[in-house]
Amino acid sequence: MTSAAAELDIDVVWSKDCLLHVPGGEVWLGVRDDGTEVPARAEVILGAVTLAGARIRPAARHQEAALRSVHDGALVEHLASIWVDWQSGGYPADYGRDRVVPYVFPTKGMLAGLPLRRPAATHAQTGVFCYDTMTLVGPGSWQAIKAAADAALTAAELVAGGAPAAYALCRPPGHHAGPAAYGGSCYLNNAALAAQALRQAGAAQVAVIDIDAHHGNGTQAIFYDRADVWYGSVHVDPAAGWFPHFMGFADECGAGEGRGATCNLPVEPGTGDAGWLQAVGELCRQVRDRRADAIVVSLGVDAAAADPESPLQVTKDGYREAGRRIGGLGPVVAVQEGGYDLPSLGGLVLAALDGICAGRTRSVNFC
Ligand code: SP5
Ligand code: ZN
Repeated sequence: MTSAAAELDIDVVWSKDCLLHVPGGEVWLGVRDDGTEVPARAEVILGAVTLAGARIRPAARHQEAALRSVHDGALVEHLASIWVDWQSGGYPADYGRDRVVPYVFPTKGMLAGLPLRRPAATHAQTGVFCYDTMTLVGPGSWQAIKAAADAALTAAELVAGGAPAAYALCRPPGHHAGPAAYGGSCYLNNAALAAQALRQAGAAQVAVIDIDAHHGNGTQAIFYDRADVWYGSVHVDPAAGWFPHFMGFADECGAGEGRGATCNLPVEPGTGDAGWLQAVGELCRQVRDRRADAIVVSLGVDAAAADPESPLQVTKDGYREAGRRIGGLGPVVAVQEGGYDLPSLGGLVLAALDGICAGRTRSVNFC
């Protein structure tokens, strides 16, 4: 905060159901590690925004149909039912498998041109939707996944209703989840749901600015052939060996009507405030050129120097400045993505939100 007395003038949308997803680790290269996408992340952020005097508002529950605005019904149904099927199939009790983890992936190579069938075995179904081994499902996962989506949709509704900015304090994160695929600790794409809700509320042009350290391959995939939702991302270069490895290259620019409405700015490992803010500034310039009516920011703070999941070296001041620039573009829905260093997490999010509030110049004008 720039001043200890000033209150953080933003609506924070929260549901305690976001704490119910306990991934129980991640299987990385065949070994189960503790994992970093833990409930304490949300508790730390909630503590920080509460102490800063932000208005905390409850996430409104939405119909499951709202989730199908950007996702296939099959993905939503799978996520809503897989734990129940896993449990009734005896996997935890009889086989000692306490979380849903995929083991066979029907890749293009495996299918060799044949159609994808629905597998009979519950333990084969998750490989149809989950593309990695790090994104586990447990007993409370679906409630948290749904609550995170509800928080993002509620934040979008607040902004559509005239609030200059709103922040969805949600987990699990979302930007790696595509139309019919989940992975990268993400299940449903909270930011994409917010962007689509803004479109449906009357914003003709929406921009998603993704400042998480990783490329938001799911958000990119959801909007890749659309001209009405621009997607821009700064992230650690996948060509340098970083997740999501297969997407996020600079030559991915959109397709069909969406040609030119995707912009990837990969940066080298070790990049700090100067290089990172230059990329953020370039994304902001493009958003101005497109005259976006509303902005969604995928607010991952895992580009921070202390973060265990990325080699970028962004500081708290860098996040405040990024927020200031983004806040000046128009009404902003900020959606929490990554950020895994618990001691610094609260301060990083506060700095970004403080910047958004400091930079804002205009409120909703599309209703
Ligand atoms: C939303 C988000 O930030 N997802 C990031 C997913 C990146 N996960 C890559 C994990 C690679 C293995 N992690 C090893 C770090 C030490 N556990
Ligand atoms: Zn990330």
